[in-house]
Amino acid sequence: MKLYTYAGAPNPRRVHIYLAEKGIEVPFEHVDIMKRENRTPEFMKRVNALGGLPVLELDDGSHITESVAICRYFEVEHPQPPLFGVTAKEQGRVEMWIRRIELNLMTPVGMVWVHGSPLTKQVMKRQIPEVAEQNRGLVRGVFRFLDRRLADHEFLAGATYSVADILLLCGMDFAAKLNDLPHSDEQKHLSRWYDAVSARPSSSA
Ligand SMILES: N[C@@H](CCC(=O)N[C@@H](CS)C(=O)NCC(=O)O)C(=O)O
Repeated sequence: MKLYTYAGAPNPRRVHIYLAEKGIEVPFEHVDIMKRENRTPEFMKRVNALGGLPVLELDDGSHITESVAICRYFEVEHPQPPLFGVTAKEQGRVEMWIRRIELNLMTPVGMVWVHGSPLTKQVMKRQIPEVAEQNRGLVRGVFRFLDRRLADHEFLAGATYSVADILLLCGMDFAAKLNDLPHSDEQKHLSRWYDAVSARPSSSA
């Protein structure tokens, strides 16, 4: 087994934090996204036809892509501590917040990254600044929504830390550090949550 990964990118980072929370060690191979190593015909033919990272290679030579799917694989193999919830209600809530973060935060941040970042300008045929600007507004709106949610919940899906918190942490750091979209200090509840999850040893994985 090995994990194809790229340090610092938000989706691979999700899996590294998840593994650290579980205390699971997996050998990994660094694939340089900036050098387009994940886009070579060989990598796309053998490992991931879509080219994205992370990818988990199993011992039978097959591959699982998609960061959340990789975490789910490990959740079955290593159920403790549970990070996808235990009861039907908890599992439903964790799934709900996974999808909310993917669709309502990561999609607009991704649009800002693609249409507004000087780093992606080199590989994009055309950037549309208006698309970046419109999505910056959506990200700011999601931060306000999350601040309200965290006013009366310790973690995103409820009382227990879950994979949804991992997604939000990675998404917020991606927004702030690579897209100049930090949350506001005035968002007290989101800030309280952010400081707490960032202080977990796993956050530096
Ligand atoms: N939905 C996928 C997204 C994978 C993805 O887009 N990964 C980015 C890194 S965060 C990537 O590989 N980008 C470079 C590329 O697609 O060439 C997941 O959750 O793993």
